[in-house]
Amino acid sequence: MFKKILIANRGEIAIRIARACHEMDISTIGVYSTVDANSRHLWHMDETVCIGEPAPQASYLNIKTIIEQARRTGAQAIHPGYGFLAENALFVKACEDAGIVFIGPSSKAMILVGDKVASRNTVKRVDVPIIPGMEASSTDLAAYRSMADQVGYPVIVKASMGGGGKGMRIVRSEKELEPSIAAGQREAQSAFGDATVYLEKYIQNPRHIEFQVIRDTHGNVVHLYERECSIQRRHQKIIEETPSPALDNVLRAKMGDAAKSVIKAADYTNAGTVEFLVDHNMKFYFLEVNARVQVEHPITEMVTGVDIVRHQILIAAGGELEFRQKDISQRGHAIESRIYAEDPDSNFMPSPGKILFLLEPSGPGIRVDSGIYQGWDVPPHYDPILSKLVTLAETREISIARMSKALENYIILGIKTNIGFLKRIVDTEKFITGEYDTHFIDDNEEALIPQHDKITQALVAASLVKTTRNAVFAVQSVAKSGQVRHAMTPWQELGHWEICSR
Ligand code: MV4
Repeated sequence: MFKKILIANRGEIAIRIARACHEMDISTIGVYSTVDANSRHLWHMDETVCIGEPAPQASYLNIKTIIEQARRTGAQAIHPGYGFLAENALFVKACEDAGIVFIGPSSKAMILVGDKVASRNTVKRVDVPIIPGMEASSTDLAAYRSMADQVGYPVIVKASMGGGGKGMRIVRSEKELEPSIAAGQREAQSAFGDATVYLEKYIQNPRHIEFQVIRDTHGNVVHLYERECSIQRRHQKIIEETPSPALDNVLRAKMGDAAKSVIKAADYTNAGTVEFLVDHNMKFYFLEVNARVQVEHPITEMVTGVDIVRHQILIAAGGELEFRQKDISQRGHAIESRIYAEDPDSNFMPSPGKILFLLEPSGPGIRVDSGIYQGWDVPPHYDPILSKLVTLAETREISIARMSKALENYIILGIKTNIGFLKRIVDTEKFITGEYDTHFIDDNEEALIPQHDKITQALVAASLVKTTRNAVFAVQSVAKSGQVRHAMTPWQELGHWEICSR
């Protein structure tokens, strides 16, 4: 086993990885940019190294510096976390060339799954359903025309090297086709440095369901069941749950087998996620493979009891999986809410700044993977994820109730967060019944947009200043009178306010 691992990331995921290392008696090297010198992830590391200026390109994305520091400190392996260099095949290759183990798939598997056209063809060969569409990219308009006619409008133009919705264009009629291809190519070129696009049938109102798979270098492959990821906004997932309320056990088993076939066909090792779209007729289609530990991995850990990060390290060191498919089952129901420093009142603009007060929820069935502390200044340079709140309970209903209350009890003062928005989601009828798809946020905008009821605000303000009764009681009284739909603590729901010292 490795003695030392460099963790090439920051925030909650760097801490999550450090915990696994420490349990395995592996020392950790943390890295930071100059603006992260006081960041919490460094508290959890045995050694720390500054790798450059705040701009990601100058630090967390600097391949040369990170490999140099791994060499200098004697790290035998690098864990990339998610984001930054996690799915960069050039980085994987640079690690391989430097004789440092990259904790993830080989550069060869990484290149294959990073290319959507190539992975569609790989997947097709093992009889896993793919979305009807082109088998090769083309620069010839006629090829797009004939495929669009064959599968029928609407169609979608996608970037082959893309992900996260960039370079994607929905095309509803033939006259939109040529401009959409051009726009997709331009966007793909600027986002990924590669203008290659292709065309597929557009699946309307799908669910997004992914399977966690793990495969060792000895040929053992196991899936750890699914995560329902349809609650997303602008291609950013915000709430995930497992089991999916949409799957029955027959479909679940079919998709789990398909996911394993995909991973084997790509000769992919380590932890990976196979994404599927599921349409209204419960037909599923392969979408893409994510070659990293995912933000939402904890819900899988909660219901299966498998420590995914520990197994990533074990597999990278040449070890064998400690379990087989028959050993794995789902027990209970887990939900994750992603806590962001952003302002739902102002189009979800990032809201960096100082955390003046912090109280994180805890209790039975509550896990908080947090990267923050009271007094810390959230920098503006990175993804504004602060932490992840995960609940586990014996049933979905109880897990939702647990999440709703835990969100209410998650107090972050000094910066804006999406906590109130998350609570409104889990309190929404269509979420509670499980009848939602990838359009849920757009379809329920009315109910999800902050109420900031004037009366509530006035009452809260008045009670804060004038009475001995607490403000929570005041808000809840208004809610019971039927004047507002969702009662929240004033910390989550009050509009614009700040703490001042006088
Ligand atoms: C699609 C699709 C419908 N039909 N492909 C969005 C991100 C990218 N990785 C793939 N995406 C989609 N591809 C076809 N042929 C709908 C989406 C999509 C989506 C997928 C997963 C989760 C959320 C989504 C939100 C909007 C669109």
